[in-house]
This record gives sequence, C-alpha cells and structure tokens, in this order.
Amino acid sequence: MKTVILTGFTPFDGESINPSYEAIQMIESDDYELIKLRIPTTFEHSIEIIADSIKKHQPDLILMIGQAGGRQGISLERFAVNLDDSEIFDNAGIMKHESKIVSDGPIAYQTNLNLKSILKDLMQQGIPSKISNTAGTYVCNHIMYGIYHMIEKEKLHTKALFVHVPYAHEQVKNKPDTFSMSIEEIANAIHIIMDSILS
Ligand code: PCA
Repeated sequence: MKTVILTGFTPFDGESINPSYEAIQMIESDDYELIKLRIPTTFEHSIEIIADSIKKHQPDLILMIGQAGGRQGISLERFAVNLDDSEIFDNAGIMKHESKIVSDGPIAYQTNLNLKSILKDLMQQGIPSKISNTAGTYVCNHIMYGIYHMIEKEKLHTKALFVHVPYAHEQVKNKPDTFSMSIEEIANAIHIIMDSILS
C-alpha cells in the first residue's frame, strides 16, 4: 500500500480555523496509508517537523496544503522560491524580510509533477482550480522550498506537491465578496489530487 503524508497548518492571521488542516482531517482512504500532520504556521520548526516525518515514513507522496484566503479555487503550486519576505507575523511573532531559506540553495525549485493533468482531473469533477506560479513568500512557500530542497539533496523518490486552498465558508461571514468553498469540497479536491498523482 502506498504511503501519503498530508500536511495542514494551524490557523494564522487572526483566523480561528485553517481550512487546510480541517480538510485533511476529513480524508479517509482504503487505498493509501495516510499520515496527517498539523504544522505550526511558523518559520521555525515547520520544515523540520515535515522532514522528520518523511525520514520516518518514506512516503510515496507528500501533499502539503495551506490556506490562501482570497484565491478563487484550488491552486496547484509550480514554484518554490528561496525567499522569506512576509508582511504579517507568523504564529511565533516572527516577520522575515528578504532572507534566504537555504543560504547556498538555488533561487527556486519547480515541481516535476504533471500539473496540467492534475488540473484536468480537478476540472472534470467541477472543482474551480488553476496552476499558480507563486506560493508567496510566507510560511507556505517556506516549507515547500525546504521540502523540495530536502528531496533534491537526499535524492528521495518521494513525490511532493504544495496546494493552496481558499477560505472555508465559515471564514468569510464578515468578508463580503470573498470566495470560499466548503471543507468537504476542499477535502474532495485533495483526494482527487492524491489519486491523480498516484494512479
Ligand atoms: N497559509 C500561509 C501559511 C499557512 C497557511 O495556511 C501561506 O500561504 O504562506
């Protein structure tokens, strides 16, 4: 049976939930062994927690999920850049300005997964989705870069993808004209992505 690590984040920036973690909690599978991790939204320790789990479980796939409030659907992230540069504090009270994630690392990593084929599978199920060329420069990009760097350096066969998800319905009650999806829809999208990559 294939092993999949699913990661979601703790709530940040004043939110009381993070749809990334709420969604992965709903996912069950008879086809894969699932390991679910709740990652602190902090620059410090976030990469290490995931790296330790990859070492321990040697998964076939790691799917990292994060909230991108304001985006209008599911985003499949193509690039991770070697840059932390945030406009908000992380959950440990840290704000980073133009600092490298890995001092001697390459400027960026690009996923080698076939994003267009994953996108097709999502669209066929009627899920609003797109390929994104930036995961930002906050904690999501930070872990994406850190894990891609680990996979490259240690020549692992683990497949890895970062997926940004929009706000959940309950988060937009006081945010007029803001796109949202239900946690169930987000969980369903993550399941489709998992099947698309591993089938
Ligand atoms: N989204 C943030 C970090 C945690 C999360 O869920 C981001 O896009 O960087």
